[in-house]
Amino acid sequence: MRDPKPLFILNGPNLNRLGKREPEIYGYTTLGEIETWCRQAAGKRPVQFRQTNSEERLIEWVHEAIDEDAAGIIINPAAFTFTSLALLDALKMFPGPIIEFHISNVHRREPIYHRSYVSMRATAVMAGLGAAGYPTAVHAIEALIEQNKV
Ligand code: DHK
Repeated sequence: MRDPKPLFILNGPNLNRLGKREPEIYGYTTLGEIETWCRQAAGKRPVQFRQTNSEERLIEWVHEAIDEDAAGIIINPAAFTFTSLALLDALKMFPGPIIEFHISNVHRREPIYHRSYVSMRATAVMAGLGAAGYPTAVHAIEALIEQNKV
């Protein structure tokens, strides 16, 4: 049986500070714990789990997901969600399902967090489930992959 295509789970700026960053909004779970949950939820599917504070690097990882023929992308673009047309343009080139993920419910926060560029390409958006929502996103994207949803 051919190896399953990889799942890319990409995280944007300041998410490396999870656990001590504004715990009243983001909770106390660290990104390392989230990575463990995602790998468990993905089972046999290979996972590329990454975080960067650099817009350029995040865009290059989307290009890599395209070149690696990834099965899907789960992306928490953090602040780049609301600022990066370049990231949107990169995601538009990815042929598979994309889940835009936010730990907090951005729609319940200040207006600067209401207009997402990424949502213009995302297959689905998840927000407000907390860190525990990440493994839920892994299960959700497996269903989208199964249904060839883009
Ligand atoms: C994380 C951030 O860093 C913010 O810029 C976003 C997102 C929300 C989150 O909830 O995961 O607005």
